[in-house]
Amino acid sequence: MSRRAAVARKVSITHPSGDELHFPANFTWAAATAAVQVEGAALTYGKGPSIWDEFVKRPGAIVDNTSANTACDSYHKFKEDIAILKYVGVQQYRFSISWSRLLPTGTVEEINEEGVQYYHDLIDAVLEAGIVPMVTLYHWDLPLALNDRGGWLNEKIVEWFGNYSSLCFQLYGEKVKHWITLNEPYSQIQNGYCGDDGTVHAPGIQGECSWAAYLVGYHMLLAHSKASMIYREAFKDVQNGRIGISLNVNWILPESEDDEDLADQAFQMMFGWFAEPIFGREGDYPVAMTERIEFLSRKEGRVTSRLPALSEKQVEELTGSADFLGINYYNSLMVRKPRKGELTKVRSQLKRDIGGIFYYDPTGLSGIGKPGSWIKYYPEGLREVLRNVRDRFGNVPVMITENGCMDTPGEDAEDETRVFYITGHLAEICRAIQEDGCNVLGYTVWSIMDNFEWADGYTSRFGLYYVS
Ligand code: PNW
Repeated sequence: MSRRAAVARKVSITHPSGDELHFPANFTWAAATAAVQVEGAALTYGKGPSIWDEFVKRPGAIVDNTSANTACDSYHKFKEDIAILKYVGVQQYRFSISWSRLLPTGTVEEINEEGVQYYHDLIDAVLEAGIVPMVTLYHWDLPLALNDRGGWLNEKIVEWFGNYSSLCFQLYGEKVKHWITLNEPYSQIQNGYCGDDGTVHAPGIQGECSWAAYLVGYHMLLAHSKASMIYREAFKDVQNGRIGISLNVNWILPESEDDEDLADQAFQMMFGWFAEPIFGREGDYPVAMTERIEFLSRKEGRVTSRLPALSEKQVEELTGSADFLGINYYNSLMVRKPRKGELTKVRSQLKRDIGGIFYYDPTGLSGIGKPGSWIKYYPEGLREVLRNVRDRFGNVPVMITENGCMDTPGEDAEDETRVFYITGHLAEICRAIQEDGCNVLGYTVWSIMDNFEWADGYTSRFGLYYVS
């Protein structure tokens, strides 16, 4: 036995059914954060404002009227963060770079050297602790200066993101071997450009979502593929790292047999929108999505589909543009066909476009966390997602880049509910690996510590560590 194998830890957990489950020895254990949510120092040390720094000023935007100006103060306290990561025993730390901390106005004409140094110091300290850094390039914090020029609605964003990514590879690529281009394009679009489903996020643009959502999605796909091309052409051979993307995934359960096609269509139009062009064999949007938006667009009297077509060249560049798929999984959704006239009352444009009525099954998907929480316990859905990815995408390597839940009020530090939630999901992952042959590289808990939970401010605590 090699020394490496001898020291590798074997992790076993007990499934709720009582079964003992063993993870492969090379399975990676990780924890995550994102720049806006933990860094603080939002308006200092040369950092330019991001869309979140502006958005928090909107009256009522953040439920507890807070901001991310200080957050967990990781800008100053990153060594404490790393100490707790080490104490928990994770092997990998997923964090994000703040685009506007490196580039205050978003473009490479102006570089903030203090920001450059901050990430050097952070990465060095992570490595010194024997932890592997996994870096997200974009976790929702667009430089405000770029938003002023249209942001994700401006096609120039592809070049802007390409240049920013290239700078990151150049600066940190000798030390960072795991890159994630974008975090959850779907959530960012739903909450930032539609916001009609309840939660509103920066940039908080509303009203044009019917086509803007798909234009933003188009630019996000192209930005991802641009960064990936740059990495592969100029850096990958020398730096020897891997590049992927993190997608939020809900497994979709049909209410009855009659709704099975609809459930598949919903899965395609949420997850497949981004997964299919990157990981699919055809490398284009899912057919069901293209046809559906085309059909709706005609019906609305438009001459062009609201979904921008990918050119042959773009399809070619997108196909296989990621080495791994990052999955952020929190819950599943039920769907059924609408009754007559019901669809027009659905507030969410994206859900209306899908053509279904979505809800949480009150009997099967139990709520976790705060009353009314969107976190529903249905770990079997994650296993379904993993099997689906295995079948559709040739068993591409998957990293679970987020999973976790908020505190349940009234519970003490034993965190009974969180332990239950995480263990249940780990068990399904383990079974997906062992019984279904799914290619899962590791698991990342969201989050190592309580942090700024977007529109929820500090009222939703997702941390393994309590932050006061
Ligand atoms: C993620 N959903 O967002 C984000 O990547 C994190 O920054 C965030 O703190 C974490 O989840 C907890 O909210 C999601 O509706 C938003 O399934 C929505 C969903 C999933 C993840």
